[in-house]
Amino acid sequence: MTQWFTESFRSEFAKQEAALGRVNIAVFGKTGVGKSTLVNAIFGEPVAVTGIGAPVTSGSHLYLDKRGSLGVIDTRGLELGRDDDKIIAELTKAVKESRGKPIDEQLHVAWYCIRGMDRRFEDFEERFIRTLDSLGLPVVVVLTQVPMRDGQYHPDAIELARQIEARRLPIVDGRPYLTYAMRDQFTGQPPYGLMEVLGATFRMAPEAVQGALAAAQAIDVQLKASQSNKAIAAAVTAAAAAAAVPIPFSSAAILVPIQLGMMARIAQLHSLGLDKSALLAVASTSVATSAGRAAASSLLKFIPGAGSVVGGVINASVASSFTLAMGQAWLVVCQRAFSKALPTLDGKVDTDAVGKLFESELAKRMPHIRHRDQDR
Ligand SMILES: Nc1nc2c(ncn2[C@@H]2O[C@H](COP(=O)(O)OP(=O)(O)O)[C@@H](O)[C@H]2O)c(=O)[nH]1
Ligand SMILES: [Mg+2]
Repeated sequence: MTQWFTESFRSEFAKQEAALGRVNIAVFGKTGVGKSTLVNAIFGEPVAVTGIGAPVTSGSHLYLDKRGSLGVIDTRGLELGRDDDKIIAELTKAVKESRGKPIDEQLHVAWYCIRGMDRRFEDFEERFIRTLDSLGLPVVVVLTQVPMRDGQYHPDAIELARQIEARRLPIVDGRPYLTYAMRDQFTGQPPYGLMEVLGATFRMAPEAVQGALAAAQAIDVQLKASQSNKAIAAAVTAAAAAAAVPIPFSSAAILVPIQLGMMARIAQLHSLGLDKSALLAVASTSVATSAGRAAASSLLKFIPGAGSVVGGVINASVASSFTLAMGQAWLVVCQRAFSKALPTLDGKVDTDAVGKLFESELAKRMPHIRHRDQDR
């Protein structure tokens, strides 16, 4: 039973992964301004050291680093302000070649980073930014490492921001975003401004890759939740349609891919890999403990007591309300997993406790369903 479940889950997980796609962000700025620090602060430390990435096209100085649903493109071996023509030529070539490719092979947003204390904004930078815009890339200008005290930005950075604004550049919101990406151990300066950069990037990203961005970023749980709710709403609609003609409780298999797909998407939005997600899904739906009790046809069956509630048939209303409750309960499990707040036992995830958590969240939303303990 568990094997049937994990295999179905694996297959839906792969489909959702393909559908989630990848958001590609090109990051520009002089060496040492804090590009890598900014990327790591917003997207979390690389889960595994992925090495150095690969040139976008052979011989190119544009490198693509893939991390799950995120692609980061940066220039290596060329310096902004010195090799601009070369960077622009390579970038133009890459953008042109990517047109006509699937959306997750395209460039979506550019970040142009300037150290906030650099004091001057030069003409070559304006040219570079205007070129990015003419290539169709939304440009988010980020001032990095801007000290802040008592709610005040450093005056030098404010002055730089004014200079940039005065040039009326084709940049997102017409102004730079002031940031500090990583706490300074000496001054204690805490990070700020990251949510704003993420928000601007999200707004400018094509809708088809917004889910990928929500999944890749590590700082905004609310964004993960809102994208999860979108997935839940879609599954609810699909489930209602599937049960438009009421289906017997014993053959509700048609709902399984819809619900597993929904669960997989929510897990991916919370950076949970296949193995972890499958483990939690098994624990949550109590597939493991229900083995032998029911045929492998409906997730609803695995929820103790559900059969007596729905009275033998699943209609559109039952299918959608159950899918909704399931999605919301699963979201709670994924949120706890993301924030490393799942119950553990001897250092491992306590699957029994996860099952109870899921069922109690489900019961809040479907009060008629009896709790696992009462069922025994
Ligand atoms: N404390 C602190 N250090 C930073 C910040 N941004 C960059 N740095 C430091 O500046 C140096 C260069 O940053 P890095 O991200 O490697 O620059 P890149 O060459 O643009 O990728 C590193 O030593 C970073 O630790 C920041 O926001 N806070
Ligand atoms: Mg770097």
